[in-house]
Amino acid sequence: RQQRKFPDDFLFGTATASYQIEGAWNEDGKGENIWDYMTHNNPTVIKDVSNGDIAADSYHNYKRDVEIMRELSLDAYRFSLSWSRILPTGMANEVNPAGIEFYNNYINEMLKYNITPMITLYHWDLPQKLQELGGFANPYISDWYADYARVVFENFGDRVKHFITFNEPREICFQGYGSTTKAPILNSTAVGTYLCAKHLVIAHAKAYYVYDNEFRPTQGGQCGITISVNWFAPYTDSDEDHFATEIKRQSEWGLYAHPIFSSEGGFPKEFSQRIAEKSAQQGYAKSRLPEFTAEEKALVQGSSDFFGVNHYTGYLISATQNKVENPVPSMPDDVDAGTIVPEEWPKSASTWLTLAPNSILNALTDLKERYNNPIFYITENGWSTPPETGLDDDMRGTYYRTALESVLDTLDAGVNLKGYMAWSLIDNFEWMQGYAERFGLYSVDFEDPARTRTPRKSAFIYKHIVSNRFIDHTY
Ligand code: GCO
Repeated sequence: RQQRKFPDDFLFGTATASYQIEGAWNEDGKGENIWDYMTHNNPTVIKDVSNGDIAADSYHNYKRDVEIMRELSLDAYRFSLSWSRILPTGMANEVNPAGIEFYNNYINEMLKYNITPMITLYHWDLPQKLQELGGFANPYISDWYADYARVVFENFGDRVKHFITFNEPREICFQGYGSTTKAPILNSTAVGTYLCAKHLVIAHAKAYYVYDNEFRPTQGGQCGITISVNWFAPYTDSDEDHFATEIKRQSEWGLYAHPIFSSEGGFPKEFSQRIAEKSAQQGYAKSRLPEFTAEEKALVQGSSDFFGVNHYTGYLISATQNKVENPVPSMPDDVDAGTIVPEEWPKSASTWLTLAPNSILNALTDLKERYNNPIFYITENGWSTPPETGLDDDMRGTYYRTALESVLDTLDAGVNLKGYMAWSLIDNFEWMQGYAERFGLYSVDFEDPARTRTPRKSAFIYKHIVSNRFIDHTY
């Protein structure tokens, strides 16, 4: 087989998130966020009753983290800012200078070694004070968020040219507001998810226009959003399975992508109709899925310079075989379809994560058709192992090689894909799973106060691909 190369300007990196790595939860003026609050007040919601108080202690180890980026020959690094480290109460009237200084040091250290910083403004750690006002259920969140975004662009936009407003709206809204699988564990399936969905995409759009109007003219960067897009394919070729699959796609990612990237705007049609019907049957006078005003719809539509895709896996969707095997605890009640994972797909340490064949190619070509081929970045992709696996993570290496072959197929298919970020640089706090599932190319010793980082086998494989721009399956 002819050897295929990644383009020279293709951005290879890794990704992390503030609450998962930083620690220093109450140091130097940082305010409390919803993960601090939940893990301190409700510790048993976390599988190993742990929290991110210290995590990988990247707040104190950031220079070592940048050294790891150099060891991996990365072009780029995607990381998130802790809103409450910058604005302790969430509101822009009180900026914490130590928070700004920390991120300045971090960014400058990357730039010293030519590593392109990619900033996520929000990766799930809402300031607790804002949650007390309703968080994403309160429509004013979009204004508070836009004020926060302005502080970020003002302080870092001279050096940072890639901004991602939100990481994974579905996980924020469905898991946080519609279930108990992420903070703030509100479990308001019927309405919470959809209130959040509407307010979040408006918050995204307002921040986008803060960038576009006030900063882009002088800073010249890009601002986009990251949505989790796993691949859903019909279990059989029946019309029912095809329709169930489409509803599943609209509910999982279309709800967030369609208002921003489609030529139609607003929430996706079939899903909106379904929720309207269900709501009527359930005795609601109005649909549980809120509508956009014409003005809101226009504001949101087209408000992104790129589409960040977090992609991990795939599922088969069946209309009739209801929940034959359902590894996704996060199935909204509003989608009745069953989720099937074939036996032969390799399993990770996470219930929801298997190696689904060609899932990157399938997902990205679908998005390309739906949304007129915007600029894409894969902003997360990775594999989990149990802690016992240690450094011999052969399956993670296999996963990355397989995924990156699919990335090459995706480029061949004409998808406008510009980069790939592996999840993750280092082991970190895996949300409700605590430290029981590991995603790092480097392992972190969480028993050791120094939080020593050590490369796994997969780190050498990834580095080889990144620095040679092709996949050597014999390496
Ligand atoms: C995500 C998550 C990451 C997780 C990773 C593995 O953006 O999906 O933000 O934080 O750690 O996906 O579950």
